[in-house]
Amino acid sequence: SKDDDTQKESTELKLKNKDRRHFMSKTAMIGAGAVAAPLTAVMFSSLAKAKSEELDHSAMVNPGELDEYYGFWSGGQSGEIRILGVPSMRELMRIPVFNLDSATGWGLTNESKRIKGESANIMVGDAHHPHMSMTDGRYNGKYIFINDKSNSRVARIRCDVMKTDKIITVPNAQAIHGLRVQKVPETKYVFCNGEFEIPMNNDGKASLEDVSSYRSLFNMIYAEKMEVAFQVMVDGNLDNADADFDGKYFASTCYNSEHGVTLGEMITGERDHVVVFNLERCEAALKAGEFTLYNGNKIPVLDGRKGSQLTRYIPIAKSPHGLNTSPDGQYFVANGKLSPTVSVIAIAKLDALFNDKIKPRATIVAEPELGLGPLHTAFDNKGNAYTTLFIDSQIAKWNVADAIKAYQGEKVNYIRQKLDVQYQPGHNHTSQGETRDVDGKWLVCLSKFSKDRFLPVGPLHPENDQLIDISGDEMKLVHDGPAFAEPHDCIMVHRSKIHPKKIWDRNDPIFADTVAMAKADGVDVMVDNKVIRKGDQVTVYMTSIAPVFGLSEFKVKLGDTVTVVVTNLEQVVDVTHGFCVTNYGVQMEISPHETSSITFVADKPGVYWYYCNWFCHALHMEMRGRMLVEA
Ligand code: CUK
Ligand code: CUA
Repeated sequence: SKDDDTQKESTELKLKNKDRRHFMSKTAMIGAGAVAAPLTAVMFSSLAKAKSEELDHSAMVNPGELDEYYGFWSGGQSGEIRILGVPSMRELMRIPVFNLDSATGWGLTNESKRIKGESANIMVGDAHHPHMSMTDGRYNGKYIFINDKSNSRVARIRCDVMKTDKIITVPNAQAIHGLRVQKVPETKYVFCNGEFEIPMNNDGKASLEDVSSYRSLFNMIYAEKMEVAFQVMVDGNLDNADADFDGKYFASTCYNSEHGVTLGEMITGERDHVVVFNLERCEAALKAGEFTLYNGNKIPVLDGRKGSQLTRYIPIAKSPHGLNTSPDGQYFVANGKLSPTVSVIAIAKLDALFNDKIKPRATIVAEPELGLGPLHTAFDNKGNAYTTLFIDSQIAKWNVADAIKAYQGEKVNYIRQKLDVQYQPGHNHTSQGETRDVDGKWLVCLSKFSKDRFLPVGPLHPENDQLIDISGDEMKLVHDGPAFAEPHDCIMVHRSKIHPKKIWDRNDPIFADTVAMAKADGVDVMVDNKVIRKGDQVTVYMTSIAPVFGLSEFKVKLGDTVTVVVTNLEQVVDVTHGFCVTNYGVQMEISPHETSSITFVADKPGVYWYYCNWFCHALHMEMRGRMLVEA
C-alpha cells in the first residue's frame, strides 16, 4: 500500500540522516577541536587518532582520496578483467582480455591481434580466476594471469601498463578452469586445469563415444615464456587448484571420478578426490622422457592417473569445488559443494603420503561441517577461515585449529560466526589472503544473485559484490556493489606492490612490431606523416597531438587494404587520443607515447571522416580529417 511505501521511505530517510548526522557530528567535533582554545594538544591528538581509526575501518574513501588496495576482478563471460579500488569498490579500469572492446579497439588493432595469436578471430571468453605472480609467497606486482574456460585459453596481463600482453590456447585440453600460480620460490609456473574430459587424440578418428578414453589434464605453463611446459593426465575432472608455500606440491579438486557424461552419472559415487601433484617428480619424469605426445603437437603429457608416482588421490566427499591454501602454508582446504563439509589436508603429511608411509585419508586433519553448499574458502591472519555457503546464502567464519581439535574428538565449537549475504555466494577473497602478507582486513563476497538489493533493471540482474570488514571479532557487511556479468573471483593487492607507468615507454614490446614495420618503410613514427602504397596495400602513418592528427586527409582506392598507424606524441599524462573512421567499424585508443594500428578494407567509396573519439582538448570535436576513397 501507499502508506507502507511512505513509511518504508521515511525509515530509509531516517537511517540515512542518522548515518549522515553521525558522520557530520564526528567531523564537527574535529573541526571544533581545531579552533577551541581550551583543548590541550594531547586531547586534540587523541581526537585526531579516533578519527583516523574510524576512517581506517571504514569503507568510506572520500573524493580525491586513494584506495588502499587494487582489486582485480575477473569478468566471467564478459571476458575481461576489472580493476576496483578497495575498500571504496569504485571501478578504476577495465582490461579487455578475451573480449572485443569498443573503447580501446582490443580485438581489432593489429597489436591486440598479434597478442591473441591463433585465437585472434575469437571475440568471447569466460574468465574466472585472476591471480598475480609471486616471489616467496608474496605478490610481486608483475603479472596477472587469468583463464578462459570457454576457449581453453590462458592470458597474462602486464601490471606496469595494465594491458594483456600474451594469450595462449592450451592444446590437448578443453575448458581451462581452475588457475593459480606457483607461490614459492617464485612464479616459474602458472598451472591450470582442463576441466572437461576429451579423447587424448581429439581428431575425430578415434571412437567419439568411448567415454573411458576421455581424460582431463593438469597443465603447467612457463610464466615468463607463456608456453605450456608439460601436462599431466588424471582420472576424473579437475576443477579448482592451488599451490603450497614450499614449492613442492600443487593440489586440485577432482569431481566425476565415475567418468560420467550426464549429470546423473557424474554424482553416483560417494567419493571424489583431491589430486596432489609432486613437482619434483613431474620434472624428473619430464627429464627422463617419460611422456607421450598427442594431437601432433610437441607438448609432453605425463601419466598421473591413479597408481602413478607423480600424483596422489585423496578421497573426499563427492563433487568438491574450491581448493584454497591457508596462508600459513599448512593446509589445503577442499570445499565440499554437495557435502556440508570442507576437508583440511595437512601439507606437512604429503611427503609421507608420496613415500607410501601413510594412507591418503591420513593426511586429512579436519572435516568441519559448515552448512549447505560450501564453495570457496578465504583466510585471515588470525587462524580463521571464511567459507561461502552457496545454498545457505551465508559466509561461515570458522577457526582452523579448533576444527582440527574437534576432528580429534574434543568438544569445541569451531564456528565463530555465520553472516547472511545477499545472495548465493560463489568465491570470496580476503585482502592479500592467498599470500604471506594476509592482513585480515577485508573480505569480498561475490554473490551470484542480487534479487532485491538494487533498483530493478529488467529480467537480467547484476550480481552483488559485498565488502565485509573482518578486522574485528565479528564480520560486518559494509558495502553492496552491483557487478555486470559475471565476476567469478577476485584478489586484493596492497597498492604498495604495484607501480603502473604514467605514459608508454617508446620501446614497449606491445607495439614494437608496428614500429619495426614503420622503420622498414623508412618512417619515424614520432615525426613522420606519410602514406605508403605497395600495390593495393596502403599504410597511413600519422602522429596525433591535441587537437590535430598529423594528416588532415589521405586518399585510397576502393578495395585497398588500409593500415592506419597512429602515434600519440603527448608528453602530458592522461591525454589519450582515439582514431575512429565513421561508418567503417574502425576505432582504437592511443595513449601518450603509444603507437596503435588498425587494418581494414576500403570497401565503401566516397568521403569518410575520421575523428578522435577520446575527449582530449577544447577542440576535440575539430580533431578530425577525411579519408577519400576513390571509386
Ligand atoms: S568457479 Cu565460479 S564460483 Cu569457476 Cu572459481 Cu567457484
Ligand atoms: Cu584527440 Cu580527442
